[in-house]
Amino acid sequence: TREELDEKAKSNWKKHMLPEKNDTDSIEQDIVHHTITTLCRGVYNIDKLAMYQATAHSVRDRLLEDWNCTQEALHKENPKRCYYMSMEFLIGRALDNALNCLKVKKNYKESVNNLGFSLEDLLVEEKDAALGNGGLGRLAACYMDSTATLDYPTWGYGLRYQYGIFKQIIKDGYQNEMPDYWLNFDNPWEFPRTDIRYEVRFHGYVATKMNEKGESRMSWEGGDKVQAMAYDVPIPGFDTKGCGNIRLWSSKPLNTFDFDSFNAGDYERSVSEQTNAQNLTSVLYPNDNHLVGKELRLKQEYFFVSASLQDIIHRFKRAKCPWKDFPDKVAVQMNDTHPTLAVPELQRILVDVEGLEWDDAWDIVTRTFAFTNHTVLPEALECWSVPMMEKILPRHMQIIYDINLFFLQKVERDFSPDRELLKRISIIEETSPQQVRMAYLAVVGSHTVNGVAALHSDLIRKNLFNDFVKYYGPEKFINITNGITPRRWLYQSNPALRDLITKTLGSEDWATHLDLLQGLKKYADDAAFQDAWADVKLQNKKRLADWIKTNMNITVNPHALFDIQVKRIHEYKRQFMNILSVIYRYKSLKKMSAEDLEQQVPRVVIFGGKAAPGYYIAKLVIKLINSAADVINNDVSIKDMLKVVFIPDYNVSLAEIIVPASDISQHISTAGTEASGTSNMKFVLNGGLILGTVDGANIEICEQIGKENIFMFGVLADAVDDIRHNQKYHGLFIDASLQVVIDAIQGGEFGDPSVFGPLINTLTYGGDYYLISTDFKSYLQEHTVVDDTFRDRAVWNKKSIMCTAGMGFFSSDRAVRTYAEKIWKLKPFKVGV
Ligand code: GL9
Repeated sequence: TREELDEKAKSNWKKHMLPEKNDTDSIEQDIVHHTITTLCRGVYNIDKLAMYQATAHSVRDRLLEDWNCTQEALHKENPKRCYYMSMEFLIGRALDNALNCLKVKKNYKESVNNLGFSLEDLLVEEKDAALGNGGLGRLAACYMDSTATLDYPTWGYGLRYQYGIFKQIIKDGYQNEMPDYWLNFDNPWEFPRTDIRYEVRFHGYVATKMNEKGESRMSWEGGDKVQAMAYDVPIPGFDTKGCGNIRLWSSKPLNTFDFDSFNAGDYERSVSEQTNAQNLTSVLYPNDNHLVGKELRLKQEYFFVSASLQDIIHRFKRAKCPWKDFPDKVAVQMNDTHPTLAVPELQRILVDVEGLEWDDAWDIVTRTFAFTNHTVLPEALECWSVPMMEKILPRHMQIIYDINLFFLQKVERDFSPDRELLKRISIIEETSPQQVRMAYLAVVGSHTVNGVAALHSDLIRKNLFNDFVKYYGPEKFINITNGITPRRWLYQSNPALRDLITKTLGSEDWATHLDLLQGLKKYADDAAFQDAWADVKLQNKKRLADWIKTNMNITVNPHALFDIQVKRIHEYKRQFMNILSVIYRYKSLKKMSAEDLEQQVPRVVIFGGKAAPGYYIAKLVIKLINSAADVINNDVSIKDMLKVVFIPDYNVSLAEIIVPASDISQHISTAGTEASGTSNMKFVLNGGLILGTVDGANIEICEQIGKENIFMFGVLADAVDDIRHNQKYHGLFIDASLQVVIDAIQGGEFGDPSVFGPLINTLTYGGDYYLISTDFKSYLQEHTVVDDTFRDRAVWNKKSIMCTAGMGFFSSDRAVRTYAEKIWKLKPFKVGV
């Protein structure tokens, strides 16, 4: 290590550790240098992809400089750190973000130009890092951006999947899935750490052993081992020397060999063990808000947790602090229940390996972990069968039983001996086979539990965790409303609006102090400002219209109202209700006289989103949207008053083009089902209005921007149970307007109606669980209000300005600061000023 080097060697090091220069000439030199040495190419065979790679490498050099400074300073000072454990990080592209953070974009643009390319062309060569499903993974990425920007000493831990979320292809209107082998080309944004490897065990048995102190301890032995190797993804902070990190684990075979099979002449088998090990981190499970319960997934979760904790403990031990100080040096945030095995794993290490007493160990564990819940949907709550866990993680299963036993004994002694309560609150569910309720394990193992929006946090206190709130008291259960990074979601993705805001407010401080957007309010009535504002929106709509024309060959009118719903396709998000209303609009347009038709507000309805490959009903919704689009877009009689577009393969990079282009975006989940939502925040930040239900973060957005600037409809969350109950016993009420639409579909207007039978049945025979029939009428009414409001452009522009101006609260900087202060007890750690 550095400490062992003599003074002369150290000064030699210092002499050569010069910062990279950012003048255009030096940048050009670096790019050319990387072209030759990293890519082994030259002026005779350079192309866009290679040029992107060389450029990316030169930017990476600059990041790594900051990365090293930050890690060195952290190593020396050893402040408390936070680890954000997440099975998903939906990062998207890195180059543009890095250029903005380092404040070198202007010079890079010029340098790339001087070398015969355009920076804009290079940016789109980059593949998205799509190691996540949707909101949950994107939230983790936004939080890493904010912890880096605010200089909080925080690392993300995750898995390096070789296949990210699948590519969606639309064929005959149906979703098809293609693997996303994103690491086909070299990835300049990850740094392989061939020296950082840990062993992870599965299966095996539990034995009793003497430890060094002569005490009897349990020991997990035998079984199979795989190796976890680290890949570091540097996360630049905006305008700071500090650089964050996400450490992703990749499974590798241990370099041991099955000599028994080898000697028995079964070479193939001894090799296949190795491939099995590698397969562990191959693929991200493509489910959103839905548990599949596959053995490989459980293995992924343990692999992730085990490697991360070994790494954290290794770092902790370097400082030689006593174990009881662990929670003063380490905070771990569990992003949903996916990392919950970290609780029994840390307990196991402390008791079995380090020889601590159970209670001392448990005290350390529960002062270290905190847990974020992201959903109330029962089908999304992780439960693992006890037999499966016993097989794969025999020692952990014992520890979970013990955690549960001691917990239930305490509840019984200190709180209530009620058998029903004890059964309800138990970590083990007494089904056949028994199940481990991971959310309960996470609650019991954490000091703080948070929901992700005010309504959601209320609901989990009232329902899912009600018994725990009564037992522990309410302080353990808090709310931290989600946030989004204004750097990616405005500064980077909407340059025209960024420049207008910066010019108007006189500086770009708003990018790190989003509350400053309030300053726009005083221009909301200013006609010239409104015009400039509307012009930006039009530019962004043209950018999207061009994309649609180029990629889908559909012509849309940029002056029409752009009405957008992009998110995972899920019944609770009710894309079905949206397309039903579009069909209603279409039928109404068709009935109009030519004169009336002229008077309508033209609309472009845009959908996007992936359905989980096994989610049959969600996939039928995609088919219905595309079938309806086919008919509507080709019906000349409605004079382009309505267009429907399903944008395939919605991802972070597409969102960066789509979000700035909305007039209206829809967030129309059944009240009480969407924990928070974060795309709602992105759209409003970019001056798009919301058409939404009284659900998730819509409610707080409404409070912040004012109810006159948002279109809300539908029943409230606390009415939902009663309505469902009534529907069950008294049947549905299908409104005439909804019936018109059902009849049209069943009458074959959008192709073979038998295709859509199962979808329609979710309404009529399925009891309409998501209350589409209940909300449909008020939904249509609110659409009319939207149209009428859009006619008066001054009114609309003012609302749009007020939307952006009121969004300060939804910066992920605010969210992360709250986590740091209330949960992690973490202070910023500034390097190299
Ligand atoms: C989710 C919720 O459904 C969203 O409402 C919430 O905004 C995000 C982030 O807190 O978390 N929970 C969840 O399982 N997903 C969410 O988006 N789905 C995935 O992305 C996997």
